[in-house]
Amino acid sequence: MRKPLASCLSRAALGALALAVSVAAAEPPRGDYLPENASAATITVENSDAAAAEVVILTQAVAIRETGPQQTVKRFGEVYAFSPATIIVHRDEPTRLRFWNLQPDDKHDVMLVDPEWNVLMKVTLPPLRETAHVLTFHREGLFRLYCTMHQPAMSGQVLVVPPAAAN
Ligand SMILES: [Cu+2]
Repeated sequence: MRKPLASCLSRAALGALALAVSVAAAEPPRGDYLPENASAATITVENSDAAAAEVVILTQAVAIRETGPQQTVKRFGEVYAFSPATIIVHRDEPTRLRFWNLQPDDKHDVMLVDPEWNVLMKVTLPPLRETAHVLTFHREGLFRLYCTMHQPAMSGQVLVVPPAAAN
């Protein structure tokens, strides 16, 4: 038996709506970008199943207006930090970097910079959200992480070491 046209239309409309919603959810905030093809010799972005290692990086409130210490805030302004601030990853091993923004009302971001100070990516870390990407570093060396909103304290480093199998 054929289905009524109206039910087909509504299913199609629902499908289109679901697609629009998922596209909107996947769209990064304005100004955000992940590593591009031009830097593929240095770093690539993998799909989420590819991760062979992962690390959770917290946004830690060290001294903030709401809870102090007020003398510290007065002297240094609000101080946040990435925790851990130093991450060690293996070259050529897809690694999920999971950033947890623990603050209910503060945005952070993370900018990744290569050893020659080229900016590879910049992503917003919305309040109370995990922002995760699977990245593979193809070069050994010291990369740097910055939250551009809370400098100089909210900074970190990614040390890329030889593949585990080579040790
Ligand atoms: Cu920050």
